[in-house]
Amino acid sequence: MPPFDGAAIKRLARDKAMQLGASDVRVTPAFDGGGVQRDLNESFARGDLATWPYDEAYAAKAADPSSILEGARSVICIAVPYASNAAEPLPQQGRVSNYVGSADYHSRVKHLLLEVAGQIDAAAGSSVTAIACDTKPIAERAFAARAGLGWIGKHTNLISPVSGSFVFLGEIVTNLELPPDEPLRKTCGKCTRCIPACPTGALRGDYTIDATRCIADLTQRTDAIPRAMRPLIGTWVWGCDLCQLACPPNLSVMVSQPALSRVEGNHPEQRFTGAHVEGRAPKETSTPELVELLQLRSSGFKRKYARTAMGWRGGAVLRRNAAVALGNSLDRAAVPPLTEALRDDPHPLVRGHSAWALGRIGSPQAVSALKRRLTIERDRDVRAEIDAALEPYAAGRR
Ligand code: B12
Ligand code: SF4
Ligand code: SF4
Repeated sequence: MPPFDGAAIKRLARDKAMQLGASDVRVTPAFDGGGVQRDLNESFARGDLATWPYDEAYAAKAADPSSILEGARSVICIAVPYASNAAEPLPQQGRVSNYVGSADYHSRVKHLLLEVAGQIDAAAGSSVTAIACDTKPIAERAFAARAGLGWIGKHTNLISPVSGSFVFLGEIVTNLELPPDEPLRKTCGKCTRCIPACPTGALRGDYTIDATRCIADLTQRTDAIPRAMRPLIGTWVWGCDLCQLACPPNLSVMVSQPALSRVEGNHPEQRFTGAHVEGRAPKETSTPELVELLQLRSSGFKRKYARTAMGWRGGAVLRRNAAVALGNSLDRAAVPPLTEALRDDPHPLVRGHSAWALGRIGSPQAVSALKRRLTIERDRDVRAEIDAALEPYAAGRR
């Protein structure tokens, strides 16, 4: 094994990651030195993450990088910027979070991480790394903040002074001891702009979030969206950027293209997932036509969305979200496609939310479509949605 020089390894990791499109790279020790487990448990106890399968066992793992790599000593935290200039949608189009504008970020950030980890392993002369991005149990923001990659804002995202909050986070956990960096002293100060920018009241202003109210969560859950939340979603069909768009540090950084498109590598794992490495996703996935999305069936879904960051929950979730967005558009032109979805969509979730959308639009045609369907619909949940949608139009009301 070559002589170990932590500073040189850190420099190598930084240089390679920056070359591949990262905007910053910092290191922190691989242990919970700042109450990470406690913060996670408090958040779970409040029910903030009630739609996620998170519990005390998860918190213990997420605060301890040795759950990812035995003998872990350092975490190399990497920020990778993505586009922050998504196109403004037309009235008949849905809104989609900026990060969907590039092909599925999991595989793209993973490629960057694998490439850098491969270089570290080669320099160390053995396998001394494991990578994580989004899907592994590690409190990514907390470690990134402690490494000084940025500070956690009141919208709960990590804000990099270099590239703002429109960054993905990735980590290389290693059992090498690397020179650590210091956390930043920056905070949001008196700014509170993101709080009123959130249409669902998810942000409390104390750096915590009720994630069950966040549109990013509502549009990716696989069961029914609570009725009271549906009107607040507007025309977002995947994720939401409103709190980050209101955030002043984001206004001072201009990130126009996801630098990740430069990632190309030949690590064995990269060859395995190589099929996913491509440039930006087609433009129409960033501004999807709502009616087209509502009518999406499996071959069309696979072709257009399966590989994007909004594809992983499957087609029915996207059709459900399109139904809610069409209801919130209050556009009577949406009544025929919603009526068709209420009649023909194979998935009760989509039929149920289409019923809600027809009730929200509330035109005479919408109401009679609901009444017609009630005579033949057999699914109990869909019938309940139709009943609720018709409720305001019952005799004597409205
Ligand atoms: C679950 C999850 C969600 C949930 C919950 C979000 C949340 N804020 O917790 C939902 C679906 C809502 C979500 C939404 C989004 N997400 Co998300 N999500 C995750 C995931 C998988 C786990 C997060 C988690 O454990 N949350 C529980 C909270 C309690 O933990 P935490 O976020 O780590 O919070 C720590 C700090 O806040 C700190 N803390 C707690 N209290 C306090 C108080 C003070 C004063 C301070 C300073 C700190 C502090 O302690 C916590 C524990 O260490 C991570 C990936 C990962 N493995 O970490 C991605 C991740 C956080 N998501 C990410 C992204 C990009 C998003 C979206 C922007 C996507 C979008 N546009 O739709 C939105 C942002 C919405 C928002 N305002 O947060 C990025 C964040 C990048 C960044 N710059 O911070 C991550 C890191 C994925 C990645 N690898 O890039 N997400
Ligand atoms: S992503 Fe949207 S819904 Fe979620 S906290 Fe931010 S503004 Fe609110
Ligand atoms: S909008 Fe203001 S308060 Fe909210 S995260 Fe950004 S800087 Fe902090």
